[in-house]
Amino acid sequence: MARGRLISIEGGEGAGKSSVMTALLDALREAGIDVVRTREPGGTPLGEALRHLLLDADHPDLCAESELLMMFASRAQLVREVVQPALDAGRWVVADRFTDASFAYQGGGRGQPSGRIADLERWAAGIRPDLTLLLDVPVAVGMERARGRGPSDRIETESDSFFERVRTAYRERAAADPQRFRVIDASQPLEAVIADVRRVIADFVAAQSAGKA
Ligand code: Z5A
Repeated sequence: MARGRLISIEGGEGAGKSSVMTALLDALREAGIDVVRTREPGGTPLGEALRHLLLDADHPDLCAESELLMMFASRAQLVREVVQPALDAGRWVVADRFTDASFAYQGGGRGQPSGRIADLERWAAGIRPDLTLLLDVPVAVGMERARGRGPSDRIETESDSFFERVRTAYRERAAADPQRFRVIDASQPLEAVIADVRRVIADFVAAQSAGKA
């Protein structure tokens, strides 16, 4: 059986990942693809418990090293319990965040060394997405959108400069790996963002089918 494909979706605060997710899943299902959706941190019972600890605003004392290791603990569990079995069964996985988020938030945002994150990527995750959609939006625009969403979690209360570093790290990763990344201008109206997402997915599905022929 052909291995499935791993597609991740990434972006900073207010980029609109949740808002475009349904359209992304619909585009794949309309193409006849069997899809599994995951989210990080989380996606397994252990991962969801870690998510609660990671995002709980009552833990402002969580150090950057613990934060990085907990993100990867959640990811390691998710890969082994959900992602790898699905890919092995020929299913496609749409991941609401994957390792690039750790390079952006813990690397860019918190200043953790990228070499250390790359070691964790190899050891604890062991796989990389086949396609990554980066929803890119200026920090001020994203923060304005996110403000309307209710109480902030521990990471959402970070400063604008933290989120500027996160955005820069994401954009640098995308520039360094244009084969895998598609950067989508998420400052457009939602319908235009969704149209771009659908176009990217259609091109990717067509390329995979052509590769099989
Ligand atoms: N994190 C990390 O640090 N390291 C890691 O390795 C991983 C994660 C995996 C939780 O992630 C936190 O974990 C996150 C990164 C960190 N911290 N922060 N900050 P999450 O992905 O679960 O949570 P999230 O970042 O809040 O994602 P989200 O729920 O998908 O939110 P969003 O991207 O901001 O999207 P949204 O909820 O769809 O949109 C926000 C609002 O904007 C909403 O009112 C929409 O209606 C509106 N919106 C969306 N798109 C548009 C457009 N195009 N125009 C106008 N308005 C729009």
